[in-house]
Amino acid sequence: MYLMKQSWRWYGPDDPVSLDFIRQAGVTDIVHALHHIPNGEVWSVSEIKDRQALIARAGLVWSVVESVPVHEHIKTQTGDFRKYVENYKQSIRNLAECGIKCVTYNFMPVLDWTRTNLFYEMEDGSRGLRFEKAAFMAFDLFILKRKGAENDYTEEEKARAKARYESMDEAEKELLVRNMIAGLPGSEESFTLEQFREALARYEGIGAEQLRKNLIWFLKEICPVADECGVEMVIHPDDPPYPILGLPRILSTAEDFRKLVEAVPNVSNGLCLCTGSFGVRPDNDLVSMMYEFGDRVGFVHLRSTKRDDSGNFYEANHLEGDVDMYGMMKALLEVQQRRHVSIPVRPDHGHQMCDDLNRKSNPGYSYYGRMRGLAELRGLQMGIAKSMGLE
Ligand code: DNO
Repeated sequence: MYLMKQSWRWYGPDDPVSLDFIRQAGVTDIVHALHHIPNGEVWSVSEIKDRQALIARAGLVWSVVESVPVHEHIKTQTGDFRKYVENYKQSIRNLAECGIKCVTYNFMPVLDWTRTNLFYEMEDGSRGLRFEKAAFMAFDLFILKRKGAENDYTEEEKARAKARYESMDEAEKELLVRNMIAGLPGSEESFTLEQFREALARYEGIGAEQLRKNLIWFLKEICPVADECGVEMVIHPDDPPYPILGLPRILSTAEDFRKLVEAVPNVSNGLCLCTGSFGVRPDNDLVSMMYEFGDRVGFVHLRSTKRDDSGNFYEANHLEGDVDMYGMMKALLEVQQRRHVSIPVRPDHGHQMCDDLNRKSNPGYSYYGRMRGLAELRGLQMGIAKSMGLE
């Protein structure tokens, strides 16, 4: 039977979670990136091999890259974008030469994932990540003071944002700014407010259709190379999956991915099915997406969120929240049996719990919290696999 390839994201030698600990969580595969290489530059074979050897010494295999970042010049098709695309192709060839054949990327303008609160206290005392709409709007309208922001919200929302802003002391405002623009793990970029305004300005005049064209152009350049070296390029969805800060979004729904496949049918054009990101939208049917895109799903992030009617959401325990994790796991098992492959899956994010609360960890990437998530997912998998009669 084909079970998920149990994987874990490791940020490198500075990650407070060591490879030895990761091994004890029961995983076999590592999800990793060369974070020290600036966006746009080539990942050389020797750099890749050194890191691969370090991971192998711990008894683990580096099998997925998350991410080879796409330079902002490529997303906006400005400046040195042609050079950066050539560099990207070379990084793909070099990774393939080292036997690493799954590459995650995203096409979100300026920011990777966005949260307002990184220490949101749960009922049981553990802490998780949260997106609070009122705090987000307060940032946009009264801290960033983005041009045109007032046109993006209703009167009622603006009043909520104002009240929220007035409730914050200086320390809370500073923390909010940090959470929003100082770069969550994996995002590779961080900004001051002034730099952030400049980064947003580069998207003036780039709407969703233009951004989609730029992504399709990028894929038409990259996929033939990836096809040739047997690499899967898996796109990560927008997080959160709707436009924010006046920026266009183009990978938030099943229809968005369909359009991509239609334009670029190459086999290497794949999906990183992140249930936490897609799951924030009630109109995303995650289980059908797994069945529909199963042949192109090269990597899976399993995580759940809980949303409310005011536009807030927080990251729930893996088997709780709005995601139908049973349905997802069953669909994943079926897709894997059909394709005769084990798909890399990582427990995405986790609460800070137990000893995590006494340690520093990358937000979302605590040890115990993710271990709890993985343990629950593994149990769920075994129960479903047995009841399906898989052997
Ligand atoms: C957050 C992650 C993202 C993801 C990138 C992929 O925890 O899921 O940072 O790695 O968007 O390119």
